[in-house]
Amino acid sequence: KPHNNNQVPKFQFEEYMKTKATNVNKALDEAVPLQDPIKIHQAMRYSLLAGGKRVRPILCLASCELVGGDESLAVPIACAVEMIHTMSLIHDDLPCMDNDDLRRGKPTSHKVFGEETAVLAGDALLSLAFEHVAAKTIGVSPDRVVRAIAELGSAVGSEGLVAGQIVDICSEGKEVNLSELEYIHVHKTAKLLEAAVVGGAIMGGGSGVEVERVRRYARYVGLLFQVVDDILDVTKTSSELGKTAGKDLASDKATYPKLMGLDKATAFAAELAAKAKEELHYFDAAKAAPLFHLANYIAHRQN
Ligand code: GRG
Repeated sequence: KPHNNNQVPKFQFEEYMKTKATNVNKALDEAVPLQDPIKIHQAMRYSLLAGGKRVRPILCLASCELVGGDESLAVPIACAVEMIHTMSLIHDDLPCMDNDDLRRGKPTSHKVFGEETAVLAGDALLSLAFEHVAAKTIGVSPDRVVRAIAELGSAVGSEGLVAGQIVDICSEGKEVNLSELEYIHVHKTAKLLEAAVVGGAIMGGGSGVEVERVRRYARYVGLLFQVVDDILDVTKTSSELGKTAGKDLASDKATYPKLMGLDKATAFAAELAAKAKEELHYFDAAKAAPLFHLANYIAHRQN
């Protein structure tokens, strides 16, 4: 029987995000020590510790705790997801891809270290992500670890992030319809978010039903994340967004506001947030509070 989430207990969301991000940052710092060869580890640390929002690893930890697991069980996979996210940003910024100069408010990896090192830093982070889950998970049965690694692998490869990126690249200069746009967003953004949430639930010992429920939550939230990204791109003022302000109005890139109009895109985002939260009604309201608030945060975020 569903719980009544209208009575969500008081929850200090900002405090929660701060604590979790601090835990994640500490674990990431320890996961990539500055060692020989210095240049590659410097480059890995430069991008990994550049201060992203840490939404994916926090979702992972919250999902682990939702099903009754201790946070520590999910820390390695939370770190792995952030390593993969970071490497995808490094590669996405390369001259052969988006050719961006700035990321997370700092010069991009290839600008600081050169293209060769940026490619290798991405490769090394991708490899380390899988090694980290396999080697650093303590107190979790091998069965769970293997399942989580499989989730991660499929989210990253040619049926996941890479699929989204190749379709995105191949659609450049062409008209993209709504279903093609959704394909790109689901693969470039939602797949990794899904692996984070599902991976957390697997590590925490969630049942099959629980894992599939959080998977549905993650799919809604993943698409929501990107729809909001598209909306922010057209609604933020130039001073807030810097050089990218209004870029989607000026460029040919397809976005939700462009294809459906800003009002419909906003309504679609609200619908996705509501559907995501609906999946949480089947869990204890207090335990579901972090994921509930995270869905709201992703829906209403300003950056
Ligand atoms: C994954 C093997 C492999 C290769 C990379 C380049 C590429 C293939 C994929 C591109 C993926 C990409 C850049 C997707 C966009 C994801 C996205 C919404 C980024 C912004 O995420 P935020 O807002 O950023 O969470 P912060 O900086 O807060 O972490």
